[in-house]
Amino acid sequence: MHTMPQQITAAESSSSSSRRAFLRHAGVAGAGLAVAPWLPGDRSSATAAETSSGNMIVHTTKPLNSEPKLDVLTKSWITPVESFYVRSHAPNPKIDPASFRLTVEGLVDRPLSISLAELDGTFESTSVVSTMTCAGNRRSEHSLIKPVGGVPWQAGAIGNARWSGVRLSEVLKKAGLKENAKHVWFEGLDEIAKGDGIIPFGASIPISKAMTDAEGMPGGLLTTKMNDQPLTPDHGAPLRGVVPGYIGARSVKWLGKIVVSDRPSPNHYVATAYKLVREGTPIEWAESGPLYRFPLNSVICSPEPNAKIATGKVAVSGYAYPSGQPGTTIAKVEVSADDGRSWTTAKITSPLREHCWVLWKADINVSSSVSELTVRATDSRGDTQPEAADWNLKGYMFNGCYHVPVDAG
Ligand SMILES: Nc1nc2c(c(=O)[nH]1)N[C@H]1C(S)=C(S)[C@@H](COP(=O)(O)O)O[C@H]1N2
Ligand SMILES: [Mo]
Repeated sequence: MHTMPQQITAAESSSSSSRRAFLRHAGVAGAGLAVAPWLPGDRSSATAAETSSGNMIVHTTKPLNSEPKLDVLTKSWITPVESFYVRSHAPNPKIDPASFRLTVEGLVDRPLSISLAELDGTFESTSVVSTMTCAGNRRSEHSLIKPVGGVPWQAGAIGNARWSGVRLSEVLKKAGLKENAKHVWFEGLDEIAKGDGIIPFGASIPISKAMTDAEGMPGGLLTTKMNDQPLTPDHGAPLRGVVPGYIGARSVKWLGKIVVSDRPSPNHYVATAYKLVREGTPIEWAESGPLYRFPLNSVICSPEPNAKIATGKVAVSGYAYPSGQPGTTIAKVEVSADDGRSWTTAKITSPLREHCWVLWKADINVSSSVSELTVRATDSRGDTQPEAADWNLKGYMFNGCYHVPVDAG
């Protein structure tokens, strides 16, 4: 890090307009972090544990929590497994695929215990392309408003993959749903130390989502493959739930048990975590509902923060994704070089699908007075990203307009 002093100087000498942008980021609690955590000068305090390894930023190794660098992330519409973020709450469990059984129980007529071979032999296999993103994606920007705990994700806690397996709805039909079935719980085989005990990672989704069997986009999938390769241990081998359009936390890795119930799962990751709360009082936790769908969002991946760019036409690129509402796609991605006074519509360079990100690029006119680029996306429902997202205690769902400081001249 011998270049650090220079980089700090560069950040501190940025123009008043760029400073204004940071203050806007900092919002009401301007006394929090002085500059964006992705500014090199602030690395040490914002992300102490972060190390870089090749294409990945590694936040923790045991368990593994890592995200790709932004320039790597958007190289292709389908994210290669090597550059797909990993978010694990405990070390990978050791599972013997030969003796592995998925159990399906609760409000069903016929509880099931299925081996991997039976799963493969009994149900039709299907593939979907869908985007997985952590509810904490962009948490480091969220912390500029007021610092929050948790993995300090930049904007790389996202990836788009082709998932193959069997439809959740088919498995549930085989088990036979009882009339009062309203939610489907998923339980992982991992062991997470929580308080005095050990708990598995759990999720649940409403029965209507679980039973969606739309051609090409089922509500849920029990997957054994990612990008046509067997799942890796980091991504949940041998079996993982995938719930397109929902936050990553609903796609349970190392899936061992499905429970059909009349209520959402009591597991910590549904009953307490993954909720939008501000104060964190017991009543607020109890009264807030679990998060399901991910929000409309967009990010500039190139140029990178504080890049030195020549004035004139500048190529800007990144990703955008629609909210997880059924049938919603990205309608428009726009970039501004003048604090949102004027916008240039970007070109979408990838397929456009429900529950999937798009990649985009734009050529922007940049003069020497430009200190920041901004992106915002609009979806097919007509919704546009907010300029700033509301602060919440856990730093989830940050989808304010993305600003990247640049050094033009
Ligand atoms: N069993 C289990 N499933 C899990 C998790 C976990 O820690 N354990 N993390 C969840 C979270 S918070 C996210 S964002 C995604 C991350 O999936 P990935 O590591 O394959 O990218 O997995 C989800 N499924
Ligand atoms: Mo997550």
